[in-house]
Amino acid sequence: MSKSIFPERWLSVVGLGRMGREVLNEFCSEIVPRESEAEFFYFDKASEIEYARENGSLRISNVYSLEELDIIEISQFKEAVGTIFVAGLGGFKTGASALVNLGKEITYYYKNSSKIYAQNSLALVALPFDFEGKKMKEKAMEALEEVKKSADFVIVLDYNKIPLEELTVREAFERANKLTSRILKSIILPLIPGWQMICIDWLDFVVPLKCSTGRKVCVGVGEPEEDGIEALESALDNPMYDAGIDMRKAEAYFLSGAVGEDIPFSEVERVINYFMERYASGEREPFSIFAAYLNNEPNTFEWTVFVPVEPCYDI
Ligand SMILES: Nc1nc2c(ncn2[C@@H]2O[C@H](COP(=O)(O)OP(=O)(O)OP(=O)(O)O)[C@@H](O)[C@H]2O)c(=O)[nH]1
Ligand SMILES: [Mg+2]
Repeated sequence: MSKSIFPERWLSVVGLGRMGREVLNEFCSEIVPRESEAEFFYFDKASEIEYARENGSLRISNVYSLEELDIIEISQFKEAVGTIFVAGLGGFKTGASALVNLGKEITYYYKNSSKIYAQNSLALVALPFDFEGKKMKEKAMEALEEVKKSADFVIVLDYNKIPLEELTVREAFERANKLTSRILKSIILPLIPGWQMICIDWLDFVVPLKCSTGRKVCVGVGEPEEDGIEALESALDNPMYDAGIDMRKAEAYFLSGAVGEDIPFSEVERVINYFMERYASGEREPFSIFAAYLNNEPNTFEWTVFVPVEPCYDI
């Protein structure tokens, strides 16, 4: 499928700083980027890029140093239907502050663009682990306030929600990379031919969640389960950020399922019917969109659920 024919399906995904690089690398090591209807970018200090190139771990196709950011023409973001920024909030300079600057520019451009399709920006950001120290946490909370002004909506992950058990620091970050990459997959893969079971459009993702700049979105991630309903309930039980809301009482939902290849479609329908009867019937009719994509894990479902944090009356 060509980008020029289906611009509404083409996303740009921008990793900033170390967290952005590690998460996009994780994503791109599992999914071939050119099959994904998304273009991947990585911005960082020149020294960090050099380091990543030297140890041969870089899988992201478009790499720019921050020094180049001022001079390159970022037309690829401007032509895409949306941009997803991925960064850690605790960084002193690169990740969060580059997101704020670049995000503002792109979001402003999208708002004033005369494209026939709506363009939106999303920031997927993470609060640091407690073991990274109090100072980094404080920086992250400050950065979050700025990031909210720089993107149409913001998904916050609190890495402290990840069970650490006896993990080493390295293993903790690897787990964080997998989790963040999985959340990215649950947005991007349902857009891609060959992966999707229930196809969505970028707008299907954006519409239930957004109505103004800086809208916060809470994400719940479920355990892999053989039973699709149990998998969905576990996602509703497991928000990755304490937004002070009950995910079961949200006014809008985007539910993305990773479905094992051998699971019959009737099982997917059974879960959808269950959700609609239980959470979207009677007086409460939340705006709900389902997406499902094929997973390599046989026989299991894994649901990721997105809900808006603040009430929104104009959808
Ligand atoms: N997922 C993931 N997050 C990471 C990793 N390393 C660091 N982070 C997170 O990223 C944030 C800051 O990382 P840094 O590398 O210090 O920051 P940066 O964004 O590159 O910015 P600088 O301080 O300018 O280097 C923290 O919030 C960490 O929790 C990683 O390997 N994986
Ligand atoms: Mg860095």
